[in-house]
Amino acid sequence: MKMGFRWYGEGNDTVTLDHVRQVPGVETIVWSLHHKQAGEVWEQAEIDAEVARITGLTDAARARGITRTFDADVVESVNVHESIKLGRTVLGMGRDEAIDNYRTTIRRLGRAGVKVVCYNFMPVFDWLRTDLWHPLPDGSTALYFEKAVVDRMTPESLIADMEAGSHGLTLPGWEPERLAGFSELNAAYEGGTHEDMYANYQYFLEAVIPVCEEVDVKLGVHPDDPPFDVFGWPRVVSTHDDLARVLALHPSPHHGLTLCLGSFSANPQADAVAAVRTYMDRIHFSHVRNIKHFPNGDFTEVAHRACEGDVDTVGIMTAYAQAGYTGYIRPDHGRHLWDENTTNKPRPGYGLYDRALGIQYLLGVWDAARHGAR
Ligand code: DNO
Ligand code: MN
Repeated sequence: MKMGFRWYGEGNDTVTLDHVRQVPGVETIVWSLHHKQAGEVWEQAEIDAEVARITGLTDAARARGITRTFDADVVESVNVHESIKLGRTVLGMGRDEAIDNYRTTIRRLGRAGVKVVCYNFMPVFDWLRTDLWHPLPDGSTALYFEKAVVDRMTPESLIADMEAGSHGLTLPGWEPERLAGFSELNAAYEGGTHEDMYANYQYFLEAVIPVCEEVDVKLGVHPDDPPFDVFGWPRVVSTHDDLARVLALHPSPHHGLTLCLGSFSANPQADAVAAVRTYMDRIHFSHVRNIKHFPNGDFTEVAHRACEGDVDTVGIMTAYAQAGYTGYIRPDHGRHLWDENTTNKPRPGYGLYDRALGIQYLLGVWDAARHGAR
């Protein structure tokens, strides 16, 4: 197993690579070109420059005698254009053009030595929360999902709120350009079914997986977050059965999962440890974090330790350790604590401190289980 840390890039992250270097156990930086829009081709020179930055050391670091470096094996994410999910031209792009661009980007990432590419197949949004600064009893804050807030919204009410300048939701990566396309997307998803989504997903895999095989880049789909339909748009990577169906869409081992146990466990019925054991040989990358459910359907993110919430992080890490898992793991969102970066554009969920703590806990469980396995 290789432990990873998600990093948003120089000047785009509140955390520096030199800080991550001091977190014991991190080997892989999980990166992306965050300025690229879905559907856009990534330039080889930009890819190579980012990989060099991650895998290298600055002169200042060398001068201080620092030698510890990272690999840049995992990209999270290369986003899938809506035309691919819808199977039709939308936002000015046809699906075959979008797929072609995706293939080009995968080839170039392979050339740069990337091993795993994460993506998701959720219509319109990535993850969705109603509060990014929800106070926990210890004075830290965490990402929170309040079901009633989402339930009383419709795409129409959301559009009206957006036009009024506030939509009451937190939508990561929702730049103004994407918001402008929202009405068009909402109309395009009208009447779309889960079956349509699976068919379009298969079409995408049939076109892209041969390229992944050729350049030996593994694709890992991230489960829907939260794992149920939002605004009536069909989500197809939510439940245990969905994961089985998604994997059956293409038999290649290059088509697999970024198994995010926090997202998956937002369904109180989900059994995270069973999912790890069942899909082990198709898990290329995994996010491990903890959440706590409330009876009214709300949930909050909490610290990684198992007893802090409802996700059996000990069972998860033990299952990986017992299987001798050789893929990548990262802690997912962390809480915001110790007043970290409250003034300089903080990134809720992606501070240094709680992710560093989470990594030590996950590695502790891993080491104990591996020790026991010897
Ligand atoms: C939430 C995060 C996601 C993830 C994307 C992958 O659990 O891990 O934002 O990065 O959905 O495409
Ligand atoms: Mn995740």
